[in-house]
Amino acid sequence: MSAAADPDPAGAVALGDDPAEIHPAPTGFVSRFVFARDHKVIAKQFLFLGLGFLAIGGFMAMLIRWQLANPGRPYPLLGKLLFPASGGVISPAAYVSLFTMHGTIMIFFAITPILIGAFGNFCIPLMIGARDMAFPTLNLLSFWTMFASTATLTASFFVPLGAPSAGWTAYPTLSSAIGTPGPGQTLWVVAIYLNGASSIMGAVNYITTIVRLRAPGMHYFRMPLTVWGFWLTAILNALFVPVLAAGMVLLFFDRVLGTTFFIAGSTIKGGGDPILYQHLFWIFGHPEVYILILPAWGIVSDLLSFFARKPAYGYRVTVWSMIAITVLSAVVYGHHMFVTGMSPMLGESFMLLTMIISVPAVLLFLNWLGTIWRGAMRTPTPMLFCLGLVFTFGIGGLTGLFLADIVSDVYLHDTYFVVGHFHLIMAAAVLLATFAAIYYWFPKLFGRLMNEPLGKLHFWLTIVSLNLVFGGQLLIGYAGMQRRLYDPSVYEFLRPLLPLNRGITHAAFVLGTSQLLFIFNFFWSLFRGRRADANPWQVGTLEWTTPSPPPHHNFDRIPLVLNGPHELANPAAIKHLHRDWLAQNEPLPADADAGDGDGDEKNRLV
Ligand code: HEM
Ligand SMILES: [Cu+2]
Repeated sequence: MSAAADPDPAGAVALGDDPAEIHPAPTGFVSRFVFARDHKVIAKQFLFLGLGFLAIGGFMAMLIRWQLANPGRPYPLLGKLLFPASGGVISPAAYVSLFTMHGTIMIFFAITPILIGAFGNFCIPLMIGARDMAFPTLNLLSFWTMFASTATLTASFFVPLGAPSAGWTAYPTLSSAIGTPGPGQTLWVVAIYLNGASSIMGAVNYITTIVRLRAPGMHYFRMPLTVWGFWLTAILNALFVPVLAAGMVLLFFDRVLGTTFFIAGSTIKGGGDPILYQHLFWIFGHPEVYILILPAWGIVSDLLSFFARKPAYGYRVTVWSMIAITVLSAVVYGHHMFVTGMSPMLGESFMLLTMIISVPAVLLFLNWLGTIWRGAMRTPTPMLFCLGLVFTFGIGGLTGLFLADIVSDVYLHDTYFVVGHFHLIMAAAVLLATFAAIYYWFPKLFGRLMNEPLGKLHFWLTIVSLNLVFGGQLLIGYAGMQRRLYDPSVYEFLRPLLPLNRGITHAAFVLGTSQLLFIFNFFWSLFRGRRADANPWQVGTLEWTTPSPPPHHNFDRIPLVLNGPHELANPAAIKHLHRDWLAQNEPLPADADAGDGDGDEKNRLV
């Protein structure tokens, strides 16, 4: 049987070869750029929205750090403008709102739209050989629901009684009508609900697209790991975001209608249970952290292979590890609640399950090392960011084990150690993957390459400063400094930490300032960057077989997939095609196909 007759018969029902089968190319400005249904345009909408909020969330982090290094001193330059009532000083109330909004924005309004909204949308159809998402109109709705959510959140800054201030986790009773009176916190609840609705719409679309629209021959184990990451993330989103949404509905009722789902009763009056909210939040919240890291893992697993110029080590083990983590992530959430007085039996079960998650996590990690081991490594900016991720994720993952152990967590819980842990993973590893994705797919998104020297400078400044910031947080947490603390200097035992806090703040300002390089590079390259050809990185996944940027219908003909995603260093390709890579839909010259003729041997490494 020839290789060309090898499309997976049990595979997907791809859209046909007729480009007119998808929605017609839009003509007007509004249908093209505003209410667009093209996944590539929607990806860009998510990207710009998310980057805008990343900048706002990042600026808030600078304000928080200023207060911790210089408690009670007015913020320079902008202080008087932002906090006129207190003469430029960040008041305790403003501080609480700042860290609440910083966390909320970074998780729900920056990383989610950029990584999942933008790159999920952009990569999935292009990488599986489809013309668009399964439900383009739902995709449009998903973006505009996210937009409505950001508008609601923004409005919550400007209402009487102030911005939301119950932390990104919004635990009652802090988030009850008594804890945070006023419409600000209520708008927060509505914004998170809308944000969740947007995520669920996206998830339904991603899952259906991957199940139904893979090009012929693209069986599951030929999908790029990036697509695996987005797929598993979408499944977690579809399963667990509704739990958060339920929590938000009940919290809304408590705040607006006077119900008491989350407010404890007294002996004379029945009531609810604040701990119920923590269950609802973390049943969602723990999968959420994997929702954010899985796409990052997928992207890095692919890119490490592409830039090490050899196939990903243990492709199947990586996939099964990601699946195992997806399943396990549903049953470990109790590790966020060890100190709520849960039964020791239950606590120990959660501890054990959490520890078990590290097994697939370590397998994944070892596979990365296997991939780069003795590769013909190229280190352009996206690869540097991936290598940075391997490093920070290593440290961040290890710190998780100390938190997973009840005995050490009782001490570390609610300290800066937890803040350091999740920043090393979420703010460092996930963000590094986000940058890798931007530098890597920028040519496909916009048809131009980003500037390399500026990108490298951005990388080095970022990686050094962020490890200082988040490593420093681990240290002050270990020394006992509580998280969400307005002024550490009021505690005698924390006063010696002031120099360390100042050091962290300096590093944070370097980190913040170096992002200006990225912003400049991004916009400069958008207009002035070197023009990219179809495949500037010389890799074989399907998006690189289309022009940069791809046309409205993505592929002139739906590709027939013959190979896995990492056909690098293929000796037959080197011999016959004089290059070290093979596209996923590319047959080798006939005489290269030795073996038993099922079309697979040609790609086996000899
Ligand atoms: C081997 C892997 C990991 C283990 C064992 C682990 C363990 C833990 C534990 C036990 C806590 C609770 C600590 C406490 O509140 O006292 C925690 C908090 C947290 N972890 Fe992890 N974690 C791991 C990976 C991750 C990943 C991959 C992410 C994100 C992408 C993440 C994000 C978070 C966040 C956001 C929190 C704190 C949330 C909050 O209280 O505000 N963790 N982790
Ligand atoms: Cu967790």
